[in-house]
Amino acid sequence: MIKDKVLKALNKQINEEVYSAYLYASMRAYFEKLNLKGFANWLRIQVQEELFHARKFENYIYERGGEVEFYEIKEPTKSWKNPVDAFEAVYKHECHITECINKLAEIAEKEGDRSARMFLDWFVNEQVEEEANADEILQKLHMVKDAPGGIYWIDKDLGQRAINPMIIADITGATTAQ
Ligand code: OFO
Repeated sequence: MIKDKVLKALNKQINEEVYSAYLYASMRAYFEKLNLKGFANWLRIQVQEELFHARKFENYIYERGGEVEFYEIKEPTKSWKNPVDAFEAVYKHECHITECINKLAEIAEKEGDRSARMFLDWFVNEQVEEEANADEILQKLHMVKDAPGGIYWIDKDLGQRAINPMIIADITGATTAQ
């Protein structure tokens, strides 16, 4: 049986992941307004990634016989000064999520929950990728500064991002998230 402390922390992380989706949906709206469709595409897919993360936590709680709880989602930021400002926010947010996952892993370890600890390893690795992806875009933005040609090139590049087939399978029920 899953201990209360671990269950509470896992449920709290669902809220963090759904908030991530909400934040990136809000950021997508910002880029749509700027007509930067590639940035908007990258964020549209990121929203799905975050909802996938949330479902992964949900599925795990169900598997452990726990109760899933949904909490209030706070209002996300609606506008940023420029693309650099937006992606600084993405990078900062992903660092925050990494901290949340690390704290969660500490709780699982302290509570002697080896299953939860192992489950969380997927997220520990995922956060390395999440931070790296955000940082790569941020570095490119710093490189081109406000040069319209550079922004155009990054926008084109981000427009290539495609949804992970694992997420499509999860949405359509072709596989479980675990
Ligand atoms: Fe769920 O990793 Fe981003 O926030």
